[in-house]
Amino acid sequence: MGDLIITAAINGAEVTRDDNPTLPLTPDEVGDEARRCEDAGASIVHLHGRHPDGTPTQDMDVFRAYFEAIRQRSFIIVQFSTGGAVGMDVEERIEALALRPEMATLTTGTCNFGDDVFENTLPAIRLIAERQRQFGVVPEIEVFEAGMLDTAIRLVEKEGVLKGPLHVDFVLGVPGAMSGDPAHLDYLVSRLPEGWTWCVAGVGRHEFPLARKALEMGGHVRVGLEDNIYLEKGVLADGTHSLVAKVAAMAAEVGRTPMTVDEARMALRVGEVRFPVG
Ligand code: KMH
Ligand code: ZN
Repeated sequence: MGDLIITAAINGAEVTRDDNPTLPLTPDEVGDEARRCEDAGASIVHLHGRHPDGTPTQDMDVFRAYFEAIRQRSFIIVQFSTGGAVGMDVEERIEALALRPEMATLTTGTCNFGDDVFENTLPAIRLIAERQRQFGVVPEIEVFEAGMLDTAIRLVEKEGVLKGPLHVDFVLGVPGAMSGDPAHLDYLVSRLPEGWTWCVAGVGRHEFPLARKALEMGGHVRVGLEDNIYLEKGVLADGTHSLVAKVAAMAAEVGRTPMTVDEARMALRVGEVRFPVG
């Protein structure tokens, strides 16, 4: 029985083929990489939409093609991004929720994102949460700043817009937002309500130090080209699967074992098998 969920963030919205030539863009590339990530120990694949030329898109047809390509190869949990790329409007970001993915992200606040702003107003957050509820999609709360955790808690406890216990991803190290200082993780985890689960996504050089800390703290881990393109300093990863394999090896050192996709479904209460419609 495993005790670790590894999420594979295989394509992102910002990383390019120039950054890492192995970036998967087409449905077949995405499907193949999802399979390799499951084989390496991942139980969730986190997806953004990309056109074959790399342009970010949240087009439902792109997500449908990705989903079908993955399902031909793997039963990994498929988590759609609702963040998309900076500057996209909210309706565009969430149109693919109508495909009823098992999981999708929900960022509970606005932050700097490099020189840009990743905007998530309270009305937008409520709209995304409502659309997720309508389509039976399990949210993963993306926390880039400490106040975003407070907002998620308030949306559960005061507004009833979200239903706990929630699964939270602490995304640390985005330039302009909360840094990858490991002390942030201690604080954030200490603020989680009883029963909530969490993982960490360390950006850039923070990926593996934060992964190691999360493994030691009993949390879960996200890695992938979306967050970091290097296997080690100066060595490009040959895909997200190698980053997943590295976390699985680190996990073994501290007595942790990756969950199967079915174990992860149980742990995250993503129990129901859903297939796309429309
Ligand atoms: N691309 C970022 C602006 C998510 O996937 O939900 C937003 C993001 C968060 O990556
Ligand atoms: Zn993302």
